[in-house]
Formats: sequence, C-alpha cells, structure tokens
Amino acid sequence: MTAHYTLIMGTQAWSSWSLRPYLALRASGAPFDQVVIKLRDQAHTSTRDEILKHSPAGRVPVLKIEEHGKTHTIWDSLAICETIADLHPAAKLWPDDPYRRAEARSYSAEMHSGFAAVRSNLSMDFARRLPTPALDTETKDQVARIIESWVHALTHHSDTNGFLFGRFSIADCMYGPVVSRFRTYGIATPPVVSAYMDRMFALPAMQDWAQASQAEVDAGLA
Ligand SMILES: N[C@@H](CCC(=O)N[C@@H](CS)C(=O)NCC(=O)O)C(=O)O
Repeated sequence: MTAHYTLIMGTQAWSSWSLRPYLALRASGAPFDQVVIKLRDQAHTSTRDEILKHSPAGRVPVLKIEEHGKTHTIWDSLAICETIADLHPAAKLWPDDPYRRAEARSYSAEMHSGFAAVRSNLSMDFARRLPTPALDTETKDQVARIIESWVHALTHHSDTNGFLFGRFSIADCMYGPVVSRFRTYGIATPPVVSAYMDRMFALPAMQDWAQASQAEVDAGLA
C-alpha cells in the first residue's frame, strides 16, 4: 500500500514556509493533495482554528501521511523536507558527499533559524512586483549574506546550469521563498545569482506556485 500525502499550507502568495516542503515534494515526484488555509484572516482566530485542526503547533505547513491505517503528522518546514528526503532516497534531495551534504544542511539551517529582518521587511508576496523599500542596516547585511552565500555555493558546487549544490536539493527548497522575495522587491543581484534565480523560477513547481498565487490575488484572497 502506498502512503497518501496531504500538504496543508497557508495562502500560497504569502506562505514562504509552505513553499519549502511544496518544492521538496514536487522534486520527490510523489503525488500529494493540497489544503490551503487562508492566512491573515480578518478574524485571525479563524486562521488559527483551521490550522489547529491539523497540528497542535498551530503553524503551517503540515504534512499528513496516511499509511497502513495510521496518520503521521509532520509539522515544521525543515522537518517535512527532511522526512521527504528520508522517504524518497531516489530523489537525492541532499548531496551524496557527506561534507557537501553537511554544508547544504548548514545553508538550510542558517535560513531556517535566521534572517528574521529579511523575513519581516521583505515579506513574501509571490505574485506581485513592489518598489524596493528603504532597508535598515540589519536587513541590508542579511541580504548581503544571502547573496554572498549563494555566490559561494554556485561558484564552488555548481555548474553553469546548476542549483546551489549542483543537483536540486533541500537547500534550494529552503531558499526558494527568498528567490521570490528578491524578485518582488527588485533586490540587485550579481549575474551568477540572477541566472540561478531564473533557473529556480523556470521550475514547473515554481510556475505552478506562481499561478496559484496569482489566482489568489485575482480572487481577492491575497
Ligand atoms: N518554523 C515553522 C514556522 C511556520 C510559520 O510560522 N508559519 C506561519 C505561516 S507562513 C503560520 O502558520 N502562521 C500562523 C498564523 O498566521 O496564524 C516552519 O518552518 O514550518
């Protein structure tokens, strides 16, 4: 019996955390159902109540895996990405070499636990192009660190058509939302990074996410 996956996400135009496991699931090739919960609902409690139906942590994304009559609930974007990598080894969502894998994990963890200023001052708005806001020093430093780390990975681990660690990996899933933020706010990037961002946007999964985000904007949901 094959496992049945349901990914519970927030409003796609805004939910940067949801985009990460979505990209990982798409890269795994496993079919999955999607449930989208409207974020920032006027009555904020209704968003929270909806999420609590799926996870006691009260946050999206959540992955539910139904198999052999049991439902396994995985919450937190990085935990979901790791689980998908475990369950789908053929998708090779981490680099093969242990030290390269350790570096890809460091990139992913740095994103997961940091860059709070980028997250709050350049919030994801996938379908829109907005003016570049005046950035404070902290945000500018974080943007510079992200760009510097991408340049390093792309220069040392990638070929001209590659992703951060050559083959598409969880590191790309973790930074996918930042790729969107940089485009939305017109953040200046060096050519090697701009080309990487173009490759990310060309992924069918990113195009599908763009379509869903635009549909939300058209429907007045985002
Ligand atoms: N560490 C969590 C954070 C997830 C998170 O903060 N999700 C936001 C939406 S993107 C959320 O659920 N907010 C609840 C709300 O708006 O009520 C993860 O990586 O999954």
